[in-house]
Amino acid sequence: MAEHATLVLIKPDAIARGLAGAVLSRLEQLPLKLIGAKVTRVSQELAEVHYQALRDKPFFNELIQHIRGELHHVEYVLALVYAGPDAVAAVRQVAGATNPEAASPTSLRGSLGRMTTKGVMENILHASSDDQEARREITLWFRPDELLMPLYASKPIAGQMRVWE
Ligand code: IDP
Ligand code: MG
Repeated sequence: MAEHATLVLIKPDAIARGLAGAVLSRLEQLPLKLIGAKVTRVSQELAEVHYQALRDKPFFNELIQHIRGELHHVEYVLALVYAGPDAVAAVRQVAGATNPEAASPTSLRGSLGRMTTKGVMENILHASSDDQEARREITLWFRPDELLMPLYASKPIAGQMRVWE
């Protein structure tokens, strides 16, 4: 059972600009295993729970609109789960700092991200910040049967269906 896993969301700004493949190519270079992937719409509720720690920030509403694709006329994100040694730190390093202007030019955000003239932070991808957040986020975005590996404890509910414990 993998001890370390992380959630990546390829955000609507990257989808709109045709950068999903570039993100995947870069993440593929890491010694991590892709154990979950899906295209999914982001409901208001999912967005708010995902970013619950930021609900008091002045940019919260814009952040929710952004991840829901409302700023880029995109209906979905690409959600990915990577597992392996130090998955959280490895993906954060490749992602780069939150603000694309401050991110290393060799990182995904530094090379492909941008601040728009309207002040929207188009930073390409979400990456979990620590193991605890990764677990919270992965179990929020994925059902147990959507992952190739039983990362966390789950229980059967009906037939083949399982839910996180
Ligand atoms: P992270 O994505 O690098 O973990 P967080 O601080 O968790 O950064 O913020 C989550 C997201 O909120 C960022 O990726 C970015 O889209 C947005 N965000 C963070 N700080 C700002 C800001 O100062 N202005 C606008 N958007 C921000
Ligand atoms: Mg964060």
